[in-house]
Amino acid sequence: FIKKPSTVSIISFPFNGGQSHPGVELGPKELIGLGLVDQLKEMGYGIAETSGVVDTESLKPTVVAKGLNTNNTEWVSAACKELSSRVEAECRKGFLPVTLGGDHSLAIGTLNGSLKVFGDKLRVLWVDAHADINPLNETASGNLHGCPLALVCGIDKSPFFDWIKEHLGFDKLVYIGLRDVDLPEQKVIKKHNIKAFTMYHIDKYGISKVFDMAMDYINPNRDLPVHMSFDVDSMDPSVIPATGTPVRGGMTFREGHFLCEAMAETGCLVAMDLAEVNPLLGDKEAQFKTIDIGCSLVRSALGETLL
Ligand code: NNH
Ligand code: MN
Ligand code: MN
Ligand code: MN
Repeated sequence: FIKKPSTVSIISFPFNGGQSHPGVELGPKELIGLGLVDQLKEMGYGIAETSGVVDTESLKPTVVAKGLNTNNTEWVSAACKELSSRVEAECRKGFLPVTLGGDHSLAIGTLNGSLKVFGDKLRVLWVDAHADINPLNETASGNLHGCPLALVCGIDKSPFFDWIKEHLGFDKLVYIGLRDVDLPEQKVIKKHNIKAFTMYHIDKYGISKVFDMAMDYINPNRDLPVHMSFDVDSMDPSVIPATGTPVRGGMTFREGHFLCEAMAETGCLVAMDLAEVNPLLGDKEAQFKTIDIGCSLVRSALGETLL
């Protein structure tokens, strides 16, 4: 794989079907509206024109199955299948897809796309307050943004997601930032021995050590491709307030940016997701802050502060 690709593909995924707060579908437009693409150009990146916007509305199914435990199942599946092929295509060109959400169910698509290209070599860094690994028949909310890793790791082989053929090994995944993990998720994490650095570990060791430990686990020689899926609710709500399921006690401004900078420094980043920016939640200041800092987290992950 190519270390530090020089072209970024911005993929807008204006999607809210994985959860219940309207507004998260406006994330990509607001992030780009505040100048994200121009900022990346200014940093010297080429921006691929081919990536564009996934038309999630046109993928809304007209007929839906009854009695499922998860909401909008067919819609999430159809939208993520399309997203997967976009991410796959951009990775194959040697470009770095940055997918702007939209809710975090998008990772069903983005991770499938990067898995297809990088296969066994792919490693995943999941940055989130939540573990997003609820089995589909056990999620209490029924919201698929709480389930993507159950599908990606193959715990769930749902007929509604029969296009998911390859699965991520549990030893190829690491979490940072967790602090709200549901009971079924705790069982899955223990059963499969998934490596997780919670806020406790960040407090105990500091973010720098936590990042190194996380990388040492999935990518000890810093020679494997890493897909970072960044849920903005990993950040403290005082930093990123405009998100659907905020949880207090999250990463500070610097902890979040340091994590992204450290990821950039490895040169191993091959794809990034930025999920759960909801520009309709909170007051104007909350919204601006969230979008502004959303942009700066992406810039940091792409090496802005590495001189
Ligand atoms: N675990 C909860 C659920 O499954 C909340 C998930 N919300 C998220 N995940 N934002 O990152 O519904
Ligand atoms: Mn998430
Ligand atoms: Mn979350
Ligand atoms: Mn909870």
